[in-house]
This record gives sequence, C-alpha cells and structure tokens, in this order.
Amino acid sequence: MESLRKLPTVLQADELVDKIFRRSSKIRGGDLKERIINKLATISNVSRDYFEKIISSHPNYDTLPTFYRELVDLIVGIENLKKALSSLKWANEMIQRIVTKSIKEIRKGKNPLEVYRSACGRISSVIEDIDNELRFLNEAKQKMREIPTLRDMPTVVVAGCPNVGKSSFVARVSTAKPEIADYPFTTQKIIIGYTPEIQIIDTPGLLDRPLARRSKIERKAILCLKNAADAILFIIDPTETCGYPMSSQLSLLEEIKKTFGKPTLEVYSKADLHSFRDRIAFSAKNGEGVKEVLEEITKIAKKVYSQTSTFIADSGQTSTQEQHS
Ligand SMILES: Nc1nc2c(ncn2[C@@H]2O[C@H](COP(=O)(O)OP(=O)(O)OP(=O)(O)O)[C@@H](O)[C@H]2O)c(=O)[nH]1
Ligand SMILES: [Mg+2]
Repeated sequence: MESLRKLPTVLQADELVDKIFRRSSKIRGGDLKERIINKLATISNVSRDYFEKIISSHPNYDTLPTFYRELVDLIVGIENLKKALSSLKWANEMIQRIVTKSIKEIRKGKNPLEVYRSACGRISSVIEDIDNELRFLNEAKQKMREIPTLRDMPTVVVAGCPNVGKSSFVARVSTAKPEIADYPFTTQKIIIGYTPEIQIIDTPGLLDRPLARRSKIERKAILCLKNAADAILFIIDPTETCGYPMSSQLSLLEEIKKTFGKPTLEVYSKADLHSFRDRIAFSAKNGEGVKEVLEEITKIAKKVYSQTSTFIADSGQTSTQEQHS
C-alpha cells in the first residue's frame, strides 16, 4: 500500500495561513475593486487546491484490505483520521463561502478594503480552528511511513517471545536487515524480507499474556499472524538467555496455535548454545540448521498459499515479479 507511505506533508495552521495569503498579496494592477476580487479568488483557489490535495491523498479507510485497515487503526486510529479529514473539508467549505459572500458584497458596492480585511480575519480563524487536526494529520503521515507493502506471494510470519532470535533468522535468510540486539522489543515495527520463494515477516516479540493486555507493539505482530500469514515460524529459545522461561514460550506457542489455527513450524534458535534436538534447531551465529528451517517453512507456506491465495496485497500495487495470478 505505497500510497499510505507517501502521504503529503501537512502544514500547521500558521504556515497554511501564510501560504494562502502569500500568493494573493502579490496581485497588483487593476482598480481597487477588481484587485480585491482577484485577491479573494486567489485565496479561494489556493486553499481549495491545498485541502483537496490533502484529502484526496488519503485512501478510503473503510475499504482497505484488512491488514492495512487494522494496521492504520492501530498506528493512528481510523476514526481520528476521518474526523481530521472531515474538518479539513469543513474548513474548505467555510473559506469558499466567505469568499463568495465577500465578492458579492463588493459587487454590491461595499467598501472593498473593509470587506477584504474582514474576510481575511475570518479565513485565518477558520484555519486556526483546525490547527489540531492539521498537526494530527502530519503526525499520522509520519507514523504511516512504517506501513509496509505486502506482495501477493507465500508469506511466513516469524513469531516468538522477545529476544529469542527472530530478527537474526530473518536477516540470515532474506533481504531484510532488521536491527538485532540483546534486549527485548528491539523490533518494534513490521519488517518484510524476501527470499526467492517467500515473503518473510519479522515481528515484534510477544509476551505470554491475553490479547486485551497486549501493547500496541505486540498487536502489530498479532495483526500479521492473523491477516498476513500463510504459515507461522515460531521460534523458541531453549537456552532462556532471551529472558523468558520455556514455560512461557510454550504457553505462548499454544495460544498462537489455538488462536490462529494456521500451520505452525516450531523451531529452536541458538543451536550453538545447546543440544536440544527434539525440534529442528538452528543457529543464526554459525548457520547450523538455517537451510533446513527455511526449506521446511517455505514448503509449508507454498502449499498453503497455492490452496488459499488470500487477497491481502494492495490491488493497486505496481510491478512485483512475484505477483501470482
Ligand atoms: N549465540 C547465539 N545468539 C543468538 C542467535 N540468534 C540470536 N542471538 C542473539 O540473541 C539476541 C536477540 O536476537 P534478535 O534476533 O534481536 O532477537 P528477536 O527475537 O528479534 O528480538 P526482539 O526483536 O526484541 O523480539 C541478540 O543478542 C542476538 O545476537 C544464535 O543463533 N546464537
Ligand atoms: Mg527482532
């Protein structure tokens, strides 16, 4: 959903007032009456163009594919977005009305300068009134830059407790270069990498707790498991150096299997540090087992994908070679 990442910058009220009056202030020539009418018409055009540009840059949030809709809702809140956009629409209408009325008054013979001064005052108050919404939309634009674009291809979501080595695996096998560090919640955003055959999603770590108590960061992982995964790669760190006991990791695993009912491959990370081999074990450090895990999860994801083919990808997406029809 590239359009969500490329929303335009939104000016704050004082900057927008400057923008709207700057162009009209350059208008010279003609008699006073015509000049003032031209200035008002310019104010009306500049503000209409601006508001329409911002409003039309946003998609219809109600009809977005679930993955994106839920992610936008989590990151910025769809109701707030809608409210902010409709106050821009309101401001635009108000400004158009003020300008139309003022031009009529001038044509009827009222003092052009007086009418103009009063119109400018009212227009800048209208814009001041939506300062919070303008600021909110600009923050939303910044925040939505983290929203990735999914491709329509077999998709694996990597999940597990924090610090177990999810990002280390994703970095080892795919194009993604997530940050890796020895503390929990290093990964706070959804990160997508590619292998020649699959799309692999690195997610924030999950704690063993009910959904209602999950943080925003954890909810991003849940959203991927629910809406994007053909298969789940669940990583368990049996050394517990991640900081979470086996009991919580296994309880989280059960919860995920039960909640999403998706094919889930359970593997051990950090194989260089232990000798448990009752599940496939891999080491992102020395490479042991990495190929085996990747092959196994690729096989599962491809099988599920060929049977279901969910439509999560952006229908308007541009050329992705992997797109399947
Ligand atoms: N010895 C060893 N350490 C590893 C291995 N894989 C990851 N680590 C270490 O484990 C720590 C966590 O690794 P990450 O890949 O950031 O773990 P994560 O699961 O993505 O963590 P969050 O993003 O915080 O949930 C880092 O210090 C890694 O260097 C491994 O195979 N062997
Ligand atoms: Mg990580």
